[in-house]
Amino acid sequence: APSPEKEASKADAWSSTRIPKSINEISNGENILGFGANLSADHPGYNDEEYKRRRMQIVELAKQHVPGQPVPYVEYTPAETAVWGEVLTKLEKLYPDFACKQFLDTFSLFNFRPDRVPQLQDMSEVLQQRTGWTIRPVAGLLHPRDFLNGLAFRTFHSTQYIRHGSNPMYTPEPDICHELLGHVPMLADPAFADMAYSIGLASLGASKEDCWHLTKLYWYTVEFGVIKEGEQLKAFGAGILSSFGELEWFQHGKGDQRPVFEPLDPFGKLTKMSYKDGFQKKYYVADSFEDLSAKIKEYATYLHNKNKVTSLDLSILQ
Ligand code: HBI
Ligand code: FE
Repeated sequence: APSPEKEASKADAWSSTRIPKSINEISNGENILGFGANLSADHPGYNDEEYKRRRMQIVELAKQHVPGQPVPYVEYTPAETAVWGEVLTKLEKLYPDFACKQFLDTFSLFNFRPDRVPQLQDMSEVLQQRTGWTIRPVAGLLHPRDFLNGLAFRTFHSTQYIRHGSNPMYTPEPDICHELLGHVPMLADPAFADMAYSIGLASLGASKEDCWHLTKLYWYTVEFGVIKEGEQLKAFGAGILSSFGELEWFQHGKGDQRPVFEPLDPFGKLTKMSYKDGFQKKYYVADSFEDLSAKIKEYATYLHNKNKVTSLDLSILQ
């Protein structure tokens, strides 16, 4: 069972407005939420002791990783590789119709193959070269404040274990398929990467309430964002791009039901997120990543002024 100290530190993470001065001040193993902390009864791997052991093994590797060092190599089993292969093969077919052009452009940089689960280190090297971002392995679903703060260091915290094999097209939590197929290609696009960085900056020194709002802002952009391409709407959010069902739903709806689309205003109230109860009912639409970044930067400036975060505070980040 998690120790009382650890549970207390998770609660503190919402309230703690201390700005980390370096990525080393953000823990990749302490403030882990949800399933990562302990699989619950509705997780597909709950009754699978072998799966839980394997996952713990990969999580332990992640916790030992030191920023600046190569990400530990994981030898994936044939069963794990089969899960990756099935997810990649099914999703890849949908991308030409549903994914935004930036995603389609960057996707090929990573040479994804169905017969090999990619190594985070190799993916991180591609990002380094393209946009200066780094992938850091993490023990599970990281607390939103730590996760968002990481973006300000151009660091993407990524899980390294893979979902349970009983249903390859479903996972209740982030896994390596979600991170690599959903998030990583977009982070190789400079305008998108700058937008994600802006959300990270906004989160530095944010109050608990503002941090919650930024979690929703992240959710409706990086996770479930859609962008205008001429007359069409295309997906750039990782939660859509890594979900077979959500790709269909955002474009075509289901039966006579359709999602709602609205322009995004970072200052406005954002609708309730759907995580356990199916697909999003509402999506927010970006005109361009440049436009979205400009709006988020304005919001970041507003938060920094309100929270008395100075440019000196921000300039000493490494
Ligand atoms: N942790 N490992 C991991 N991967 C994510 O994609 C992730 C996370 N923690 C929080 C998070 N995403 C966001 O959805 C927001 O809560 C910030
Ligand atoms: Fe995600």
